[in-house]
Amino acid sequence: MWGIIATWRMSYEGVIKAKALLENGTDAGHGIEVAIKEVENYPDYKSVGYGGLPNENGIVELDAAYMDGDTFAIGAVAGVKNVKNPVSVAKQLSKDIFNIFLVGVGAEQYAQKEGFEKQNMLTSKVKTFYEKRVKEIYEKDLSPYDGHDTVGMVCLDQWGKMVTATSTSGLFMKKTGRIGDSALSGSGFYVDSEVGGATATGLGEDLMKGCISYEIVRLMSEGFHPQIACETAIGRFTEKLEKRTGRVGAFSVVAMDKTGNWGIATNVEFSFVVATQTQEPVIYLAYPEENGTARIEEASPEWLAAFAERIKHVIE
Ligand code: SD4
Repeated sequence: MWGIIATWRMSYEGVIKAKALLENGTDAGHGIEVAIKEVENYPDYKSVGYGGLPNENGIVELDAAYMDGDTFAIGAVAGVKNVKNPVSVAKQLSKDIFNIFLVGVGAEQYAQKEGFEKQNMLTSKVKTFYEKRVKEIYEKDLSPYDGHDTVGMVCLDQWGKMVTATSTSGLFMKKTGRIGDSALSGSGFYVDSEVGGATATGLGEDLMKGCISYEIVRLMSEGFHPQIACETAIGRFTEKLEKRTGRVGAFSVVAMDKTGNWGIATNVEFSFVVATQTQEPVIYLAYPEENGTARIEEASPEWLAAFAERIKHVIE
């Protein structure tokens, strides 16, 4: 059995590429890297890689991670600038024993020394968006931290190996040096090939308080189906946060177990993509219900058309 689950509609084209590889026996590590790079390279996705939204100083700083569920090897970069494919740097770092998580200048030096492609990640479209937003925030006193989507995937190959990876430009208008959950093991991602894997998207500041991805994998290891594991982890943590702080950020999680069963949980409208050996790639939409479950349906042609329109939108 092979399978892949990925956050947000933007993952679809990458999942299609991964499917072609996985059904031919490619290993999950290569499959997931190809899929995430597809998202990183696409200029109209405003929250990942090239074309990602910048921090409050107009600089694009990226976080990415990779984890191998056979060996628990992890590689991560955070706050990295001018690197075309942060996920590939993270994957290569996972092969090392020491220095597996590099930030800022150190990550950039490593990427350069190892021959990873350099690129100015700020597109003119996003620069215009940033300038417009700065003005609006100033004039209307708005919260700047809206509109952020991390790509996170969990992948199982025919050989039973599982991996997970993430890539993000983090929160729009974040402070210089701010790092979210996506580069942090246990919070933004976690995988164990003998159990399954999980990855998260949403407000990193809250996700990291719950080590949410680890908790989902832990629940799966106790025998819970990925859907129940996701709902339980999110439900319990949301309740605690609400009780103790009175506020809970937006977040969504996806998970897959070692047999290719999958699940999700979310407290906002959330799109995600799944493909397995027995299921053609599908874009789903999930809507949170009062009781902590999610109503899941296939994205309609109208929704998909509106999405295409939205991401192509030219900013004046
Ligand atoms: C972060 N979790 O940096 C990321 C952002 C994100 O959907 O996923 N947004 O906090």
